[in-house]
Amino acid sequence: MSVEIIDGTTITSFVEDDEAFSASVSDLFAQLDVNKDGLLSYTEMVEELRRLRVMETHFGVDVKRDAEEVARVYESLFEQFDHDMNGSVDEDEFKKETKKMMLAMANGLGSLPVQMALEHDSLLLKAVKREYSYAASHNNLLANAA
Ligand SMILES: [Ca+2]
Ligand SMILES: [Ca+2]
Repeated sequence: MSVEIIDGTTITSFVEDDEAFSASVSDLFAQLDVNKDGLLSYTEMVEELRRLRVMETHFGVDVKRDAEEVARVYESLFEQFDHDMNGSVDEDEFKKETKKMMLAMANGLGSLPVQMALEHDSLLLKAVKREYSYAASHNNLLANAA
């Protein structure tokens, strides 16, 4: 876990950087695909769905739910990913839905920076790190120009 300041722009600029975003999504996909069949089953995705829900709770929409309700929330999240409803999520579906969710999240955040505890291999942390390294190289350019 690391606590970072994040705003909507951090996320959108990461998602719109197709190269960086695709690479990060592929990494995450490979990590989740435990049996390496190139598809994510519900079981393989449960951990990630849990994280997505944690993201959701950051927006204050969390209500106390019992285990059965939580399972239903996970299932409906999984169905959102599984566009062709064949019971598994391929990399393309995963990327499309992740992108959509991250952009929705960016919209929710807007330009108001918030503090968030991010897990160290999460896409959001990658978005933050990307922004840092971009800022660092930009500052170097400014320093070199001066
Ligand atoms: Ca799999
Ligand atoms: Ca599918």
